[in-house]
Amino acid sequence: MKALILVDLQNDFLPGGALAVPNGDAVIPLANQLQGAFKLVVATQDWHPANHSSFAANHPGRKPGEVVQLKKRSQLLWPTHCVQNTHGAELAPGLMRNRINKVFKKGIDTDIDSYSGFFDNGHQRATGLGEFLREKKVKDVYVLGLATDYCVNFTALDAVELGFRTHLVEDACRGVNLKPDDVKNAIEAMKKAGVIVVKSEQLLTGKGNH
Ligand code: VGL
Ligand code: ZN
Repeated sequence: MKALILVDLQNDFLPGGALAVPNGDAVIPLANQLQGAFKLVVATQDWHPANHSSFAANHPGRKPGEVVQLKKRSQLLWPTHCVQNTHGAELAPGLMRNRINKVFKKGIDTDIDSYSGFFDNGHQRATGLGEFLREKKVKDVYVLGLATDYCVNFTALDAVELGFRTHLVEDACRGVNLKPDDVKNAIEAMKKAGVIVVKSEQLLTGKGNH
């Protein structure tokens, strides 16, 4: 069994959103098309409380892009985004919803961020995605979405660690590139960890290794 994982296709990560990923909207049509090639489709949703510790606004005097020390971890600060029950946190309006089997919310604990769709950044709490995929006897996962250098990257790395044969649908992802090579480096790190990089075309034409 294979599953498609749609990472954080939410208004705030699209052009005009609070944490807009450049050309993030370009992946929505691909996400829709690719859903047709999968029996099982899941989505992740960044879902922060307003007082979340990853928001620069919650650290007086700090700006997005700065790093603060939280208890044991360092936290990169972001603009306020994907606040629970706001328009920005909603899945993209152009995203087909009828074939999404389940949506997994992440980043709900105030004190810790969660780039991965499986665990928070301290690997303390699971979202349920790993168990869900295991119950469905999934062996292969295909990851796409936003942002390549954060949530897609961490989701794919955790998927490998959990033992799934993990594929990155490279052209169906877009990244932030706070530093110019962040996306490139993230893809290298994923490859090194065992992630198989594929193009959406391979999946849509039935060719390739899915
Ligand atoms: C993300 C930064 C903060 C992402 C989420 O979806 O990649 N990035 N929260
Ligand atoms: Zn977030």
